[in-house]
Amino acid sequence: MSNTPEQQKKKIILSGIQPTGIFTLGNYLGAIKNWVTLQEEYNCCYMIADLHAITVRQETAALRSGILDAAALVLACGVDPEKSLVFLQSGVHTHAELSWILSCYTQFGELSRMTQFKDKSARHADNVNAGLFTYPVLMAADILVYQADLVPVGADQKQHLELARNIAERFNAVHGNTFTVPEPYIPKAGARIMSLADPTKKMSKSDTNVNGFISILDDKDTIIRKFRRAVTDSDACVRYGEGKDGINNLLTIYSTVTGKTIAEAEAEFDGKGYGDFKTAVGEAVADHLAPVRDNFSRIRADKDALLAITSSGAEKALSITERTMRKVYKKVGFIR
Ligand code: ATP
Ligand code: LTN
Repeated sequence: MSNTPEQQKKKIILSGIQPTGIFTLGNYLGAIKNWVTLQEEYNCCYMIADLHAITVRQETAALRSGILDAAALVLACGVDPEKSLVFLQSGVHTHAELSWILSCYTQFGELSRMTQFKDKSARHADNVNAGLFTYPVLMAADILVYQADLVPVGADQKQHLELARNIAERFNAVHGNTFTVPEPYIPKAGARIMSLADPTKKMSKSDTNVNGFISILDDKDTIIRKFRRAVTDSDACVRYGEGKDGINNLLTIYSTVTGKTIAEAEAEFDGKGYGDFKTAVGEAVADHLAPVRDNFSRIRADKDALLAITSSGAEKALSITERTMRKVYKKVGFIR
């Protein structure tokens, strides 16, 4: 990202993804696909949220390689380091620094209402740590430290975004205009891809049931097999509707990867059985993801090149965020 006057005028985008496993089709359709599209029009900052990942216990060696996998996957999906900044969150110390300050502008009650906290503390009852609780404050800091205008995320992050806006508005009300109040950017279709094994739950990369998610590196046979096993209903009619969570999910996926509308997809499979439909969805997804798999093996194999991209990204990111930190320190009353 250079600093021509034209680029200075462009709006700023910040988003992140946790290095907690190979990205799923949900991560791709809900978030990363938009990261790629938006980089043409905005100044984009994309980070691997490694600080967030340790709110759940991670094995050290697995996290280290997971971080490199995540950075390589972001690039393999089409994020171009010539256009966007790509970096590791822990490599830009201002995120954690601002997070502390913002935590003093966030209420206990607000954090207690976060549904992700409630879900994750139920799932990891033996490790309900303070980081899991203050997770959304760090996320607010990630966003506000860049003065981001837009944040492309899936629907599950909407509540965290709302909180980031509230924190920004509160700080601005106390200290005068300091932070840009960010807007969420949530896709109309694909914002909440559901698990193939239980279509009432969102597809998640840390699901212990591998049949519930499509990994974006799964090969064609695996993808088709997982779709063929997808839980549906006994109605045997490829139509979007109430009580048909499984089919609704497959129709959404099919329409997002092929660019067809739901109505066009319904017409295409009119009179056909679920078996034919599931195979067609599997094939469409596998074809869509094939280039990502090829790119990933190439990019992940060159660790030095990958780290050169993330360190150069972090260096530029740090200089952007230090501007905000100077302003914040002054407003709060700290002496530098
Ligand atoms: P974990 O299982 O470790 O909590 P995750 O799969 O939920 O991870 P995140 O790293 O928390 O993934 O999310 C990265 C991005 O992907 C976020 O913008 C999030 O909203 C989006 N996302 C996650 N799951 C889905 C989904 N099922 N459908 C659409 N978007 C999703
Ligand atoms: N909490 C996000 C990941 C994340 C993020 C961010 C997304 C961390 N910091 C800042 C957008 C902006 C998630 O997807 N679970």
